[in-house]
Amino acid sequence: MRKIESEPDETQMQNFQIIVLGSRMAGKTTLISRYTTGSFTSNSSPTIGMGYRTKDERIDGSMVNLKLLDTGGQERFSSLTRNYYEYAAGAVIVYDCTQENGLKDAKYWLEQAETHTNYGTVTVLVATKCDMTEERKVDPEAGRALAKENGVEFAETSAKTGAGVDALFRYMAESIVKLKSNFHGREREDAVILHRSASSTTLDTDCPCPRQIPGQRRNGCCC
Ligand SMILES: Nc1nc2c(ncn2[C@@H]2O[C@H](COP(=O)(O)OP(=O)(O)O)[C@@H](O)[C@H]2O)c(=O)[nH]1
Ligand SMILES: [Mg+2]
Repeated sequence: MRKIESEPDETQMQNFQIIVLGSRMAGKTTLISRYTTGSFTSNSSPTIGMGYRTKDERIDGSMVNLKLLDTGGQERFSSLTRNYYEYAAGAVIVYDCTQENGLKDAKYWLEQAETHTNYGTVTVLVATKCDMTEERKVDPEAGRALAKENGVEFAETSAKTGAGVDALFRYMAESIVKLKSNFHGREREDAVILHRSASSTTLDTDCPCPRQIPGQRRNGCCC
């Protein structure tokens, strides 16, 4: 069990790493790019090794820098990736909802995160490509059930329309900040329990794309 010694300095930027995990072509690079640049890139080339992008968020008056680690999706677990997992304050597990094996893949990456991240890492299961309604193979309910089974939050996103993307990373930032502030003077396990019971932020909203109503916005979605 670890203790964190000092109180955070409100005037300083807090830096947090979030590892984005999932199979190749699940949409990791595109999701990160959508969040950090605000636009959709349809032909991102495969990620070799580990890349990253950063973005600042203001949470309750203090600045937070999120470093989003983009993994290739095919790397074997190594001493190099161990470091990335260990230092991650958050983990985003991405699966492609247009693939039959999307949930099977998600289970694998949830296991990886569960095994290799620290206790107290804020983890969210994320369905990508929810704009592709005709091609969808995994219902939101199935994703939500898997998330619940694993005790993590769930979100549906589309990097193409932007649905759910900003909300996802803001949720991560807010949850990490709350969790870290609970750590002070407490054992890590207590902080997590306290965070869970005190958390007012909710993330899970169905992607409204399939029920698109022209001219109407729901849940902060771009549709
Ligand atoms: N329609 C649609 N296509 C997407 C979305 N996200 C990713 N893609 C496409 O899926 C492919 C794989 O995405 P990429 O981010 O490279 O996957 P990665 O291997 O997990 O990094 C690319 O052709 C993307 O343009 C999305 O939300 N909607
Ligand atoms: Mg990639």
